[in-house]
Amino acid sequence: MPAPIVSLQSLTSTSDQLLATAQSGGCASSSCGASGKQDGIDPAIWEKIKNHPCFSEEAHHYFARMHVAVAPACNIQCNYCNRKYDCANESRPGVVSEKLTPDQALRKVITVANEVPQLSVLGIAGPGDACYDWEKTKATFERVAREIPDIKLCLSTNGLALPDHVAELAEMNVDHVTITINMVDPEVGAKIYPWIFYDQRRYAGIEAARILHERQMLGLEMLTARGILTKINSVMIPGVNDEHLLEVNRWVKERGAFLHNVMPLISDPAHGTHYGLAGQRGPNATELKTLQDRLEGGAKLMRHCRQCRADAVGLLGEDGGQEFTLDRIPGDVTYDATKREAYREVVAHERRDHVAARREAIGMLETAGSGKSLLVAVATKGGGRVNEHFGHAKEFQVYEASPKGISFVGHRNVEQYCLGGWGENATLDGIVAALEGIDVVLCAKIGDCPKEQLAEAGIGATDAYGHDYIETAISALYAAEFGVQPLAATA
Ligand code: CLF
Ligand code: SF4
Repeated sequence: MPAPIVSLQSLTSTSDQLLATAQSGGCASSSCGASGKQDGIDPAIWEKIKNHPCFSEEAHHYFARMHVAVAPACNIQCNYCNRKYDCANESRPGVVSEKLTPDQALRKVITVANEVPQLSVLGIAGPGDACYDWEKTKATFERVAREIPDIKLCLSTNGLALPDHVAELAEMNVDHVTITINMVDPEVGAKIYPWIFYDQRRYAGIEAARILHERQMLGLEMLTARGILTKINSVMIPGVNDEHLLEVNRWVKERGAFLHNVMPLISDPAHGTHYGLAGQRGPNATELKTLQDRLEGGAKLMRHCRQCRADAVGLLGEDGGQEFTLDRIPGDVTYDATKREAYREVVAHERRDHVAARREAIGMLETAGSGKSLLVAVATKGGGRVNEHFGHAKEFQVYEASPKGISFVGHRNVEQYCLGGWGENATLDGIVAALEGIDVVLCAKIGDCPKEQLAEAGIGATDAYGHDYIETAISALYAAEFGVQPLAATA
């Protein structure tokens, strides 16, 4: 029996609706009752990552993070950063709308938790360094954990001050830490970091990079020893550290890193960074994917990063921070767990069904034996389904289907084509260009005009699988493209 379509809107509307859906049993599929856990992942680790949108690609379809900008001070200088803008480690350059005190941050987190049921993670990710500006980081985490005990605490750091705080992080039950590691060779590091401030002194050049490298490795080893999951972010800088990131991947894997996230340098003279002003370019999508493909087999890769702002709120790819600025949140707030709890019940049902559908879809590809691969761009607004109209998409999630399975390989940002019922030709040109190399676009609805223009560029597009699970849709598409017998749709 097919599962009902549980749209993200229905999951995020009123708490009454959420509760009604949850209490009615959510999905009606016979596959409910399956464990919902991911194949091949240690159950203790799955428990830690299953609601973390960055540490689990699967979770990012369902769960949201929010960042609070409470720690603006930094102890190093990166050539890709101008601190008048966001921390480029974790953020797309663009000013943080406001910096917060720990009390203001608590008020904001409670307000978001009351209104955004997908919220599962609170991150501190710039501008500045969460471990260097430690007192504010610690005070924020302590206050939020007291009020919302089930929220996951997550921080991002350049690693220089990290070893000084690992014991406290463990005491505060922080399970997820990101370290930005761009090099393991100080000669390379000297081209990325002009100076650091350490132990009351300023260091420059190779000496600075050597100290930073040693502290990063020490911090990583200490976190691994305590069972704290680590993600390594590396900024890919063509001609500076692109080849070198293969070595970085080896080093961090040996030291127990859980994930390696290679992100493209974002460089623009308007950001006022050293690299931006010097004309250092970032990699294009093909260069990034080629490097990521070469890194497969080493430390496990994260490919669904959206390089979010330091004040981002929402599912990855959403920057809802502007809806929760201080002037828009109440002065006095009390946490109400109702919406988040109801949402989790609904998602638990939906997710078990999705896991079974994915397993079935991948099984079909494995037996197809065609040896061919297909690059598919999917318009989705969450829930793991093909459920966004082509004209409303602001990004497409890209999947590669082959007899090895179906993997998420990245995303392509686009400008929204359809505004107020009309599509702009110039915008469509940009979307077609952004989708270069894609074989087929899957979406919930598409008009003839964009479909024809995509076809002229050699890109197929269909809404025939609208509202199916992404993997179910892709496996059926693969079967149709390569003449294999599809399995029955499961969604
Ligand atoms: Fe924030 Fe970073 Fe935690 Fe995620 S972001 S502190 S681990 S909760 Fe995520 Fe954003 Fe990429 Fe960072 S998508 S930039 S990896
Ligand atoms: Fe900027 Fe972050 Fe680097 Fe500090 S660690 S200089 S805030 S990118």
